Amino acid sequence: MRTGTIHRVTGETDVRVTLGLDGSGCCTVNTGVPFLDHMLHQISSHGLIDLEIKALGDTHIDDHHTNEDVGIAVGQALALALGERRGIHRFGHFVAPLDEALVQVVLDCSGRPHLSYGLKIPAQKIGCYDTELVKEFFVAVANNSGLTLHIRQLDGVNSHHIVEACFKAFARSLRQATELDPRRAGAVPSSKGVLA
Ligand SMILES: [Mn+2]
Repeated sequence: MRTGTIHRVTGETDVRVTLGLDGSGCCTVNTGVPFLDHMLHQISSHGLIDLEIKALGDTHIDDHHTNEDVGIAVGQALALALGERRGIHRFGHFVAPLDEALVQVVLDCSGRPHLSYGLKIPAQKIGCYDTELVKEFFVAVANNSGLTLHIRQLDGVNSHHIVEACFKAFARSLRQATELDPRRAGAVPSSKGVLA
């Protein structure tokens, strides 16, 4: 079982994450940010990634620090679980619909952080969640896991649908990219021999 555990404490947040790549979608998350919890459930459920997350943050100010620090810890836990990235498919691609919304995610477990972010979310808030925090979450995940991540919105009107389709597409892409390729036989999937 490829797992990563992170406990990250700052003056703003205290975040614990355990992530299991070879899981079955077991998910226990409580970040104090309900919409973020809903999205983390998408990653777990559709990525078949076990997630245990507990965050205590300064949400009395707003959700910014907690959202970002959960993203950082999830990215670090993912990097730990991937290790040297041996034997994985490395690339993942999925287009997820949610009613009228359609979002494409393409990713590469390259070791080189990059985010191209193309969501245009019409509402400023979903419940009490600031929709500009979606980008901040994926910046944190990409930077701390070494993912090359491209997110494109192909269609969508409803903000909740657009964001949820994005997390579902991310989950399925991540599952595809991180699953073991039997033909790779434990080798690092790079012509350079190293993904870091
Ligand atoms: Mn929903």
